[in-house]
Amino acid sequence: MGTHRFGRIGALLLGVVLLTAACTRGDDDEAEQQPTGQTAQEPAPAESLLQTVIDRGTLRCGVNNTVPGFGFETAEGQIEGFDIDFCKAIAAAVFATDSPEEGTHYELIPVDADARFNALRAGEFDVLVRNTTWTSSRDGAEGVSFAHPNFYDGQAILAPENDFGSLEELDGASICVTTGTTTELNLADYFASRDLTFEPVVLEDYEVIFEAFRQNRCDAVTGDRSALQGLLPLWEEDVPNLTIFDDVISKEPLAPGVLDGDDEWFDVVNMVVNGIILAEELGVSQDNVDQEIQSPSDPFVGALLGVPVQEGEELGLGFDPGIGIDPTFMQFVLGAVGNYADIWELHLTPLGHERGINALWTDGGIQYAIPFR
Ligand SMILES: N[C@@H](CCC(=O)N[C@@H](CS)C(=O)NCC(=O)O)C(=O)O
Repeated sequence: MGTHRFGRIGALLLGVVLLTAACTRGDDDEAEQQPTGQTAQEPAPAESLLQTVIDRGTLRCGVNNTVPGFGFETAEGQIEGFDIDFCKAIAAAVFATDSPEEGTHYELIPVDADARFNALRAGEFDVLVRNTTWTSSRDGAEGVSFAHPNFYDGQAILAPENDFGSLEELDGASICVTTGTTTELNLADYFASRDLTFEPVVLEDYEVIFEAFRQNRCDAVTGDRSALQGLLPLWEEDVPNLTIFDDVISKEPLAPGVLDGDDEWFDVVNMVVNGIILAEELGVSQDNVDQEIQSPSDPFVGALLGVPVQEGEELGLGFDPGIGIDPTFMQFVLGAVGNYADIWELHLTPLGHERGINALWTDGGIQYAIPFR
C-alpha cells in the first residue's frame, strides 16, 4: 500500500470535502435535475449547424488539451492528437479542403470534463471531440447525439508497481478520479460489486490529480486506459515505476457528439467518422488517395470518394449520399488526415497504443463502418 502523507483519515476527509465541493456526479446530476419527462436539450435550432458553420467559415470543436496522443498542448502551444484530427477531418469535409488550417477552417476550444455538455448546449462549439464516452443518459437526458465511436476504450487503474500486486490489494486505498466523468461513477460500482472499499479523491483535472498523487494524497489514479497510457511516461519522470493494471473496469466507447435535434449536422459528423474507418478497410490512405481519385480500384472506393466508376457514370456523376456537403468530401478528409490507421499511426503508435479491439472487424477487432452505398 502507498504511503499517505496525511494518513487514511486525512485522505478520507479530503475525499469528502472534494466530493461536497465539486459537482461530483457531474453531468449525471445535471440530467437528474430536469423535470420528469423533459430533457436538458435546448430548443431545436432554426437552421442546421451545418449551414451556420458554412456561413461562419470556421468549425469550432470542443477538445481536451491534456491527454497525450488524443488532445494535448505541445510546448509550442499547438493542440495535437487523435481527437484533434477528427476535428480537422470534419473541417476538411465541410470546407472541401485538404489543408484545413487552425484559426481559419477550425478552432480548438479546450473544455474540461465537468463543463463539456453545458458548453455544447450553450453553443460554445459545434462538435465535442474530447475522449467522451457514449452513455445512455448522455444520449438521453443530456441531449447529445453521438457519432460512431472513434475509439473503444476501457477504464483502468494506475499505481506504483511495488505497492499493489493486484486490484484486490487496493481494498481501502485512496484513488484519485476526475469529476464529471463516467470514471467516477464506474469506480464506485466496480469496487462495490467486489466488496472492496476505497476513498475517492475527486479532482477537476489530470494536472491537479498528478500533483495529489505525487504528494501521496492518493494511492492510485483511475481514468480511461488510453489517457493513463499516454500520461504514464510523463508521470514516471517524477514518480518512477508506475504500472497500469490489466483489469478492465468498464466499457468506454469514445465518440464525437453533437446536440440532439440537428440530423443534418449529425449526419456530416457521423459520416466523416465512418468514412475514415471505411477508408482503412478499403485500403485508401493519405498516400494513395490521389491515385484512387484518378482511378478507383473498385466501385466501393469510387463510392467512398464520390468518383464515377460504373458504366453510365461517364457523365461525371459520382455516388452522392446526400448529406448536404460535396459528395467528394472523403477526398478532402483523406488528403487532410488520412484514414483511421494513418491517424492512429501518427498519434497513438508512438505512445505504444495497440489497436486491440480498435482493429477493423476484418482484422479481429470491432471497428466496423457502415457501407457507402
Ligand atoms: N471518457 C470518460 C472520461 C473522460 C475524461 O474527461 N477523462 C478525464 C480523466 S479520466 C480527462 O480526460 N481529463 C483531462 C484532464 O484531466 O485535463 C468520460 O467521458 O466521462
